[in-house]
Amino acid sequence: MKDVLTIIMAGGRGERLLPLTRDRCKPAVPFGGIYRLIDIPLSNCVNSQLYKILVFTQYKSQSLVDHLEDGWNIFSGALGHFLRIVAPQQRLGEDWYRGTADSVRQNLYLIERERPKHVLILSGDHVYKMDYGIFRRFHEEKDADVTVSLLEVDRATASAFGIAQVDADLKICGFQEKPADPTPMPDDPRKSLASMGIYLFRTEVLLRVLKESRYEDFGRDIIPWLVREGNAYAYPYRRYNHIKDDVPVYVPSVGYRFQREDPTRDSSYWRDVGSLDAYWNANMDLTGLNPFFNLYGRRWPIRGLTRQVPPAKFVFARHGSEKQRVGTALDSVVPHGCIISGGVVRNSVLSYNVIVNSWAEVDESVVMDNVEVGRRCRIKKAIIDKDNVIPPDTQIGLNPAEDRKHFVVTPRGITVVPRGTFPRA
Ligand code: ADQ
Repeated sequence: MKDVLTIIMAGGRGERLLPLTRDRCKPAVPFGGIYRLIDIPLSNCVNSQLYKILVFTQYKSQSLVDHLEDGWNIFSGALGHFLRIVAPQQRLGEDWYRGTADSVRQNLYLIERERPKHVLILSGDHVYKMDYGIFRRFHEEKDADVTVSLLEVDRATASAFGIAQVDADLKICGFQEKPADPTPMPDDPRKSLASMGIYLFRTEVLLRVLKESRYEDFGRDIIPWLVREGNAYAYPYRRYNHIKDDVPVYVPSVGYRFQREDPTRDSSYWRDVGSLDAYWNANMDLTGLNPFFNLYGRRWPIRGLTRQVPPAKFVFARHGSEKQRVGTALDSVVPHGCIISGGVVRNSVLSYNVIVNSWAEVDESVVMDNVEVGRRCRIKKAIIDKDNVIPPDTQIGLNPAEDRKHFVVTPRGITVVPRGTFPRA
């Protein structure tokens, strides 16, 4: 994979993730307890032996830069490996990036300098495990100008994606970016074939189209153009992406057993966490006995920034003659530094250094770093951003009408508490 240069697009504003993107770009949004969203594509790169990576930043990039510098300083310059954080530089005039393709055009010299055979373009905000090596083999077998990774989505949600039509040889014969009336798949009218925003380009084709056109966006301009004028192929993600992982899977009457990935789960799992509901859902997919997205695989590890904090602890809290409370967390992700002291956590994803106090109950929630949940609090179906000390007896997520007065409540009824809403007294 030495001759593949990877570009991770990490510049999007992520407006639909507000208030989580108030102070940070979407790829820097914390995810899964100890990760940021960008850790997922980066882990896939390292696991696929891709070690030449450019990360294009634009909007509110500082926490992303900090995270990459602290957590991903693992590439060996001596071996020719790199992870370069590329800031917008106005190299072609006064404009900042005008779109995804324009961001690559403005940095074309970085590709020319590297002279890779292929350029892999990824988004910094998708949750999935993908072996880009299999993707590359398919691209070369088809001798494609560009290969787009695709998967079936419900037609009802398909307007959010680029939608493709393919022939029997998997050549893309039609492509519409976010169409109002998405074309159904011929063999299943309830589904459409959606672009995952993951592209592998033959380098000279990418250079030519960016130099000769003024196209600004991959999905809107470049892919439709290559479908018309070139040779664009569809990679059927669910059919080919078999990850050789080793995941603990719970088998009734046996217990956990390590096995190669369950092909109905991780290998075909892909989520674009573009909205708050999708973000909450993707976090919930990490919890439970056999999660839909399994972080415990040993051969396809997801790397994040590991911090020097003590292990999580679960403690009895004694209250004089009152009944003892046992701190518990069930079907949840509980990282280092957490103290579950006489409270109960269920189906939730906590981050580093969360404290849950006595009689508090946290259900189906995402709770980020440095949050303290006061005694007797009830938190349900909520996203609590960092640095909040929630006073005793607070209820969040139990009364959407009341919550709406103070917070964003999503269409699905998830209450989102911004960073620092409840400052330390
Ligand atoms: P969207 O996700 O809507 O659709 P877009 O907003 O262009 O596409 O974002 C793609 C990625 O590029 C994101 O990671 C974003 O952060 C980043 N990005 C956006 N603008 C950028 C800029 N100016 N500079 C650097 N990075 C930037 C795309 C495709 C669809 C496809 C979906 C799948 O266009 O065809 O179906 O992805 O999620």
